[in-house]
Amino acid sequence: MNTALKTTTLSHEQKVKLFTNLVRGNHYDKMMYRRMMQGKLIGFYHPAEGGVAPGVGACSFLNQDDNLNPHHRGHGIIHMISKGVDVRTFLAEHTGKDTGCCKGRSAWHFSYPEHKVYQQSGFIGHNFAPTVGWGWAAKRRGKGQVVMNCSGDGSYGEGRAHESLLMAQNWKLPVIFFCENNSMAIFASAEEMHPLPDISSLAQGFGMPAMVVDGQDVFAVAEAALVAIDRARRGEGPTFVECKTQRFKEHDIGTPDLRGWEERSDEEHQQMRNREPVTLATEKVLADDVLTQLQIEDIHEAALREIEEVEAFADNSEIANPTEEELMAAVFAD
Ligand SMILES: Cc1ncc(C[n+]2csc(CCOP(=O)(O)OP(=O)(O)O)c2C)c(N)n1
Ligand SMILES: [Mg+2]
Repeated sequence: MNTALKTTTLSHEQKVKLFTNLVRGNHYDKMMYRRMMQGKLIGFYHPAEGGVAPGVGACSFLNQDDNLNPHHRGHGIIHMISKGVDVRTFLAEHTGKDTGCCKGRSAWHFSYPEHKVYQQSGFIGHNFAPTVGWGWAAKRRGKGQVVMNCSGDGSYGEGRAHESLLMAQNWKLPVIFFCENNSMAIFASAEEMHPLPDISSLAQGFGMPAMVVDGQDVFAVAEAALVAIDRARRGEGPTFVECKTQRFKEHDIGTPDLRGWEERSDEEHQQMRNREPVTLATEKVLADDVLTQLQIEDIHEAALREIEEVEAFADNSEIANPTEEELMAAVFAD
């Protein structure tokens, strides 16, 4: 933790919003997993279970006109619902339906220009160069917009990550480098890929303030994110926030859950599950009298009802069946 950074205290309202988004995000991720297993999603799915708190903390207090690069884990659904995107068109997109945000042609390579979410790419590290451009544009506009750039530990091995840290700090751009460090990049461990235990130590080389937070604690994540967002809005430049988190499941559904050549052990899974983020948040809101047991149950029920509606929208929409002309209109060829 960089001690020079100010801290923030969450209000009651902010804590309730975070808890609600965490519960929603967790149920949404499970819905996506279930639908993939039921053959109801096109493409593939990268489950977020165990790693749902960072996206909620990063995105629950963004404005609609802030840029967001959602992480590929959970296909960004947790980030998107927290930012306030209507995810009916997100699920319709993943279901290959005409009502999808890109007319059912992109699966998880979606765009939401009205929320400044552009082109979720399959290339790890794709987000870093556009982040500098969005940050530059936001600074020139001078309206206090920020860029929330979420990605994993694996993406920080990319040269573009280092270049964009340099440029963002040099030009004091309103960017948050938000690293969701689950210590895995498919089969490779962060230990194997990075010389120092904290990925955020990279920021030091550029003179950028950095924070390391418990990524299983949604409230700790949000406190750090809010400090970074406030700095960016005030024109004080970029901040690096590293969340130490987990992924309970395999990298993507169907891929073996290995570290190197070895399966991750039962003990490791048990240890991870001891720090399950919804359980931790539930204990905290009860202990701090933020919510009652009854209110917590209502939040779960409301999330499940919301998901039923989102699924019904996707399932009842027409399958995408574009004409050749429509397909060609969406292709860029140089
Ligand atoms: C440029 C590039 N290299 C490799 C891959 C294959 N790949 C897909 S996801 C991934 C790991 C990403 O790890 P991380 O950024 O830590 O995110 P996590 O999946 O752990 O959430 C890799 C190597 C890719 N998609 N793009
Ligand atoms: Mg990772």
